[in-house]
Amino acid sequence: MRKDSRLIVVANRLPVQRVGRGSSARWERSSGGLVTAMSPILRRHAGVWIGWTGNAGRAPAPFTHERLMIRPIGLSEREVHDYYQGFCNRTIWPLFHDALRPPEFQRDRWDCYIEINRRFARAAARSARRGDIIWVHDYQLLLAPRMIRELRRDIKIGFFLHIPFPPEELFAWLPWRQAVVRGLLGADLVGFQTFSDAQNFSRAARRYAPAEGTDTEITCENRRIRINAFPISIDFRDFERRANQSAVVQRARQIRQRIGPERRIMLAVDRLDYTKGIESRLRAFEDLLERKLIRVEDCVLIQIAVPSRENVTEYQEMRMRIEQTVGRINGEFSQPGHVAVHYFRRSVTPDDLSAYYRAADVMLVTPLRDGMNLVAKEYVATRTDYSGVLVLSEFAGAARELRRALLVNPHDIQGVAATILQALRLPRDEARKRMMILRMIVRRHDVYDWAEKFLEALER
Ligand code: ADQ
Repeated sequence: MRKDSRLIVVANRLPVQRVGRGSSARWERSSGGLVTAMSPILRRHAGVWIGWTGNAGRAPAPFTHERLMIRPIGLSEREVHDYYQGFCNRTIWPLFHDALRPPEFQRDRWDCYIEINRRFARAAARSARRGDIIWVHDYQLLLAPRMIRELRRDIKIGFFLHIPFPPEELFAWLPWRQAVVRGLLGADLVGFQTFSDAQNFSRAARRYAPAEGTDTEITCENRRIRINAFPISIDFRDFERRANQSAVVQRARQIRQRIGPERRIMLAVDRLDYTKGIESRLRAFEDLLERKLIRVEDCVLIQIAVPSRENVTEYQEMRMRIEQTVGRINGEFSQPGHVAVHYFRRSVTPDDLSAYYRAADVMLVTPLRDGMNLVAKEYVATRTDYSGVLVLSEFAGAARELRRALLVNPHDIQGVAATILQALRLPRDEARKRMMILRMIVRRHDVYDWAEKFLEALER
């Protein structure tokens, strides 16, 4: 990327959130997948970030935060309901995650989706100077690339999808599939987490747009659009550094002490989402206890779950089921001083997260479907002493790279149980060999590498 060109990020959410009230109110950097992934790149290039504040109401005026220009987009109550909770989270999200919940198709929500995409597109087109690069992110903005293209023919536009792109048979369900494909084809480069996502999109493009070409290059309306996989990653060195800080080492030791130094710790960290496979993981753990293959005196499961999309009914129901299952397991199997499942429904600080990763002998990452899953990579980066075992779902994008993890099919509860047991019993040498390879992969392909490769491809 040219030194003087700016990076304009267009994403559903801003990288900052409003905290405090009245005169003490201020903007603070927020946590979450995309923010974590993008902030290192934005430290290197001057930039603008266009996004929604997360609250209904008028948009605050543009401002600068830690050298980054912030341009908030406003959404009314109705728009939050129809666009964000509606079309984004009840149509696209489930449809693009193997229809794990039935997607809802409602015309008025779709109309609202178009309107909001146009709002983002206009703001992006207005913010861009000659030579800048616009990078649009994720499923909330599938139409924006074409809308921006119509306003600015002179600008390079990249798009990256953080979630899977569904196979042809599923994508075909979408009543507005043509518009979605054409929306994405407005970009010069369309990036996905895995090559099969990229292939799924190329096929959809050839079927639903006047486009021809290969899996990685399409011509549509006299424009060339490139398509490829760019598996997202983390700031490996930052995780490594944090893991070795004395406060974190101390905290990890304290967690182990409190849990019981002789017990093996299994850890899971997720957003509370039905795609993450929390319920089946709990059932696999319960199955092992029931069959007396493990005992609470010897091991524990810590599930840290950050609340998510709490206004959507499916999420409320799932939360209830998870909490019932945790209650049932603990009611059945816990002993004085030995709780079977520690369930924390909250967000934890980066230091605490690192301490939990450090304390965990086995990390369970078992989503039913996941674009990538950064938790798996964060765990690997934190294991600076090469100990620890990663159990990873085949249906996480991360499984394409992290092949030396113990891979599982999360739909096969008994299979997951067997793999957990294998992880607990894995000889130290073998665990170490596996972790060395996993660490090498994530170290080499960190988030800087991800962004560089994407931006390089975009400029080609
Ligand atoms: P998410 O579905 O949010 O992201 P993930 O990749 O796992 O999933 O990222 C979650 C982030 O939140 C991680 O950095 C994790 O450390 C953090 N986190 C989770 N629980 C937490 C807790 N209790 N406290 C504090 N932090 C917590 C989407 C896609 C993924 C894709 C990312 C990035 O669904 O597949 O990997 O975008 O592209």
